[in-house]
Amino acid sequence: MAETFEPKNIIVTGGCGFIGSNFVHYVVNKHPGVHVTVLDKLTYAGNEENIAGLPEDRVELVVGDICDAELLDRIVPGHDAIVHYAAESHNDNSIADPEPFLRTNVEGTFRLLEAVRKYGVRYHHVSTDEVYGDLALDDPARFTEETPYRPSSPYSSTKAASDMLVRAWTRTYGLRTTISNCSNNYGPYQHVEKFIPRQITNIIDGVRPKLYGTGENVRDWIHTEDHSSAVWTILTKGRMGETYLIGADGERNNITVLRMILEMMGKSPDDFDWVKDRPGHDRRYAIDSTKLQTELGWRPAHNDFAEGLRKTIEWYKANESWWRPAKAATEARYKAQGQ
Ligand code: NAD
Ligand code: TDX
Repeated sequence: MAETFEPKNIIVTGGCGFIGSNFVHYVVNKHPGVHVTVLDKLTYAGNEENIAGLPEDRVELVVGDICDAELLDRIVPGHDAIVHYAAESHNDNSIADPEPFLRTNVEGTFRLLEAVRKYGVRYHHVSTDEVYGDLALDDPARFTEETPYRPSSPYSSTKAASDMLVRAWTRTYGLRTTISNCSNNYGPYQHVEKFIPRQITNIIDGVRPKLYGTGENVRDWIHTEDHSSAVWTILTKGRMGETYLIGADGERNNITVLRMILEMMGKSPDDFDWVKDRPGHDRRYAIDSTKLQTELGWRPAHNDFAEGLRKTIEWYKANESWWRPAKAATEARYKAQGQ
């Protein structure tokens, strides 16, 4: 299917975070005619190094807050699209302290939508499958675009709220928007607070990995590069006002993923600690991405999870200087929570 929108000068919010920076790399590598302005507050989760080395004539970093309306007035004019990744993204943090989630995820999205309304730019909203709540472990169903919203955590409720703002602003003001809800990403540049990098870096440090609850919770894993190609497909070919689910048929329970990591890193399958469960822990996520695949022709390229995981382990081994500065503080936070 032909591209219906050809962006030339885009803003990527949160482009110094995990998924946003992978998207910036993707655009620079695959779409030579596109200039990217990264707007990022550089919170604990943002790291300039994630986009270091990219050509300066292709990528510009503006350090700032998406809640800053005056800053948006200065930088949005002259761009033709905003791809919105910036967020407070970690469930456990949202349980300990929800307030920054309300501010960045809800107010931040509101400020961006007001700028979109004022300057008429195309807007793509990056969201999560967690807005749909969870599925039972033995339920054959998967989430579709028609599944009712039923978020469980402070994090997912703020993401759900932000999706609702996008829909209302689109219908009321006729904005040119799309929304995507993606499953769990893995790959390079993911913060060590998240499940897969936490376990890999613990093992490197000689610390036993930590598994919440029963370990039976299921996540639907997708390589972050496939998320990037899906967002680009929706940005350029998606129908206005539509929502697309992104997933790559990667359902696995946590204990299986942990045992794969243990085996790949030369440890025995029981070399981990059970720790207390996350309050309100979603049991299972599962995405049906038929709409994206049939309407827009998108396909994931990383179909071998074991291979992707092995490369991710290699990346963390080779890039200790990238993750080391965040490790001790992250583990201290977990220790205080008993996890
Ligand atoms: P992340 O925490 O790694 O990165 C978030 C980035 O946003 C950081 O660079 C941070 O500095 C920046 N940021 C935070 N608050 C900001 C503010 N007020 N103004 C400007 N910048 C700010 O997050 P991630 O895992 O890369 O997730 C990116 C997006 O993708 C989020 O919207 C998240 O909800 C969504 N998502 C994530 C996953 C996943 O598996 N991680 C899955 C589906 C959807
Ligand atoms: O140490 C751990 N032990 C453990 O068992 C950690 C950090 C997590 N877990 C479990 C909790 C989850 O069932 O692993 C699973 C994955 O946990 P996270 O990496 O925290 O991800 P999750 O809560 O599933 O949310 C992620 O996917 C959806 C992202 O962080 C969100 O931003 C995204 O929206």
